[in-house]
Amino acid sequence: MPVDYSLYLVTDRGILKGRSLFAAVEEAIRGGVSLLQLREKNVCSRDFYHIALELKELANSCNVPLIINDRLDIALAVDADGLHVGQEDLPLEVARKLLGPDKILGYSVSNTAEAAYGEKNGADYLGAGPVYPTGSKLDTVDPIGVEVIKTIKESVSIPVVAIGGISRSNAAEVKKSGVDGLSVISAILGSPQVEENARCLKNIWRA
Ligand code: 3NM
Repeated sequence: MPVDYSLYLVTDRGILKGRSLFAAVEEAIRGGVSLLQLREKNVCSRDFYHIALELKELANSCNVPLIINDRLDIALAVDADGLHVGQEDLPLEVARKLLGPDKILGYSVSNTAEAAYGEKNGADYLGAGPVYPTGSKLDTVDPIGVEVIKTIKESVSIPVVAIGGISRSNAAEVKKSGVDGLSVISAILGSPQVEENARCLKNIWRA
């Protein structure tokens, strides 16, 4: 089954300010999220595992694949649909080897050299960014802008999703760069109207 990258939700429980992650993800999927990444930077492995199991069941029951950020062990433990690694995570080729050929493997990139490396070493898709300033990831490079996103997209033949500061006010501009999807945290999870937020981005994507 080809993966639908169009609206790719990355989770961040910090931004939910106590709201339920499960309920928020359920609403986001109702609003049109097509792919889900569980990204947890501050939980113990046991909690990560249980959250991943719960979200996998939810997402898969809606035909949405679940990707785990960084933690190959958790991805394998819950038989997730894939893994996403960044520049400082497990090397891509090692992740691919351990994950096997069939799971989805994503790779974060900010320039064409990293994109070429990703394509050559087993990535199924690239997360390119940050497009705009973002408050959701502090250890990132300066925003690269839509022109660089476009250059990255044109330099590879695997799907590219844009990430970083994408909102309803700039989503149309990002789409014009030719990417295969929008990847977001705060534009969906940052306010309680999660379903509406997702639907709005999905409509912009489809327009
Ligand atoms: N990765 P928001 S930017 C998780 O550039 C992540 O690789 C990025 O959150 C990258 O949609 C980012 O709230 C945070 O800006 C995206």
